Amino acid sequence: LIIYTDLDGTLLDHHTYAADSALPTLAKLKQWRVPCVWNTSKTYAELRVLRQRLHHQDPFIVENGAAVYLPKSQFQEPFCGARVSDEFYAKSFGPSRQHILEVLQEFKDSYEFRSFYEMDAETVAELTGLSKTDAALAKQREFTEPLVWEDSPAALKQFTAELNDTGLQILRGGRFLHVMGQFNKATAMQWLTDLYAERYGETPVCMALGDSHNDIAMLNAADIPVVVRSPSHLPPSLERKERILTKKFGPEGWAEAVEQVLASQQSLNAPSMR
Ligand code: 2M8
Ligand code: MG
Ligand code: MG
Repeated sequence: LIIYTDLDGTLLDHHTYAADSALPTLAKLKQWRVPCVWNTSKTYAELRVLRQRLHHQDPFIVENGAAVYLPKSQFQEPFCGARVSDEFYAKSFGPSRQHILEVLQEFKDSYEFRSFYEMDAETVAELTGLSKTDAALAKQREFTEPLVWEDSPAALKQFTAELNDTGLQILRGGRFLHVMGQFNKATAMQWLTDLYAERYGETPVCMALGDSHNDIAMLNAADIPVVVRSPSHLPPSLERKERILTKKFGPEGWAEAVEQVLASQQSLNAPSMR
């Protein structure tokens, strides 16, 4: 079993960004050696800090599937096309943020929108409820650009089509529209699952949890999709009917679903869950 999870509104509370009610279940996953891979819109800079706060040690996926980061301590093999830093291998699936900013610049005269690049950390903090320090980390992006749309819905439709012609796409997150390359959370999840399959000698069961539109591809591609209920918006609808919809919101709903699945899997292949 491998768990792929969104953070904002899923493992983390939509408003407070705390994971408190999920902490006992996170500890259980560690003990049972079930990888819990974060699959989020957040940046590498944000995740470095959050990993320390939550003692996270597994691989993680940044910026809506833009790149998979693998701790060098756990993955010794060299990976084709992977970038290497002190701590991680990073495999990316899309163009750089610089490229995206250049493309967006061309649309500035025709449409009204404000992107993260143009906002200071204070503004991002106000819009998100993040602290100013955390908002500054959210601004340190490598592959995607979140924006606030300030034009009409009809203009958004046209902008989306014109952007698609440049090879980019728009994905809706919990609060922002994300401009990015042709990848999503499922692309990165599948790449990493193949890597685990090689390592285990069998394809693992994938459970995925998310609360928003940008999680749909990941949920559709998972063996066990879980929609975590949100206090701020309706649950996204999946192509598939057989999904778990939590009763509770955010981290409480997250723990509810993971405990339920662990209880059913335990009888199959405890104790290592592999
Ligand atoms: C942005 O992502 C969320 C996730 O759904 C959104 O679109 O609302 C990103 O900028 C991320 O880096 C940031 O941490 C988050 C804060 O709410 O907002
Ligand atoms: Mg979310
Ligand atoms: Mg997210």
